[in-house]
Amino acid sequence: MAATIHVDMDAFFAAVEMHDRPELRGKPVIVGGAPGSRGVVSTASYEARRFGVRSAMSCREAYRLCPQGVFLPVRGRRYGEVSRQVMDILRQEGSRMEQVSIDEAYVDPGPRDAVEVGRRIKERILSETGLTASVGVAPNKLLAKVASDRDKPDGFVVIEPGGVDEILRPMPVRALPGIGPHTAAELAALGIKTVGELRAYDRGLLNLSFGRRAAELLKLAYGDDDRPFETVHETKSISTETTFGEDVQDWAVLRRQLGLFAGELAARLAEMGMRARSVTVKLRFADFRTVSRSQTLAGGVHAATEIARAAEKLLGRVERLDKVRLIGLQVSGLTDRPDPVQLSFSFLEAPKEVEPRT
Ligand code: TTP
Ligand code: MG
Repeated sequence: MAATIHVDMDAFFAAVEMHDRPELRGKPVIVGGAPGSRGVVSTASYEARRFGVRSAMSCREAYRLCPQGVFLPVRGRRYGEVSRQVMDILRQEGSRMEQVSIDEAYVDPGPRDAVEVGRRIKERILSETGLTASVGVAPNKLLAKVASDRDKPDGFVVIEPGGVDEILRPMPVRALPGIGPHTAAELAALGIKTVGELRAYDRGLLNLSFGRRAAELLKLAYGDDDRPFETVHETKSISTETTFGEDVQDWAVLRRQLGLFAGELAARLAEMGMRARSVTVKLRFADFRTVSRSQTLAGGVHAATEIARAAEKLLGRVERLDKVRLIGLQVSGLTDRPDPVQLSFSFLEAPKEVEPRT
């Protein structure tokens, strides 16, 4: 089955603290601020969650629920370090990955078996960071996220296409990524608590209450999701250059060379599904003086002709100081080429409200 993997670290900030200070293991750890402070809880260990402590709750409230809790300040730099380690593993194991937050990402296993890739990711995260992640494997992003959330912490859940209905129907609507507390309350007012009830609810009445959001809600209820991957590339620029066998006097030769480079860079951009915002031409003269000229193009470029045109203009802005020994062309400011079909759940609620990020 074509599948997507979703990875989410367990009690991430708290887990890092418990890893770095083993004496905290098994204790109710609450990361966010001092117990009496006006701060909010970033996260709590699963031990602390048993007392009802949750993310975004005030530290005061957390202390009331769990006075024996170990309250710790947020060490953002350290969590960022571990996050990068985790994301590197995902980048290595998948053919594409989309990081969603500090501790969460989607991975496209490419041609490899998704379940195997998912297992390997989980094992590598544990052996290389000492932390547990919950992993979900499913036909699309929405269902992969449902899967990773289903058996937290340290979960590994696979949803096969044939098993989607059985899993979704009894689920509370609130557990669907994209349905927040507000929408859940609106649905509850109509007597809808589970996904099955949402599916069965009269379409006309649903439209009446939710307008154009009704169709999105039903898509979620059926586990439909055709959102593509939005990969964020490490590579922010690509370039190519050549040193001529003999120094070049003729500007037409340079223009021709730039044309060839433009074709090469356009092909690489196409492979990556990206466009570039800036184009830079570099020349090194016989006496080794090097100059470059750049231009940023508002809408970005991706086609060979566009890149070549920009490059030629830039070449025209270079003073002819000497014969040329090297020429280079670079495109930078790479961004995903917007996909023509991009479903957005954005007008529903964000999957979760994340308070203090550091
Ligand atoms: P989450 O993945 O939502 O939570 P978690 O990893 O702590 O726990 P779970 O096992 O349920 O996944 O968020 C990741 C980190 O982001 C979390 O450790 C702390 C931070 N965070 C906040 O700072 N504020 C918030 O409101 C939330 C939800 C998270
Ligand atoms: Mg998490």
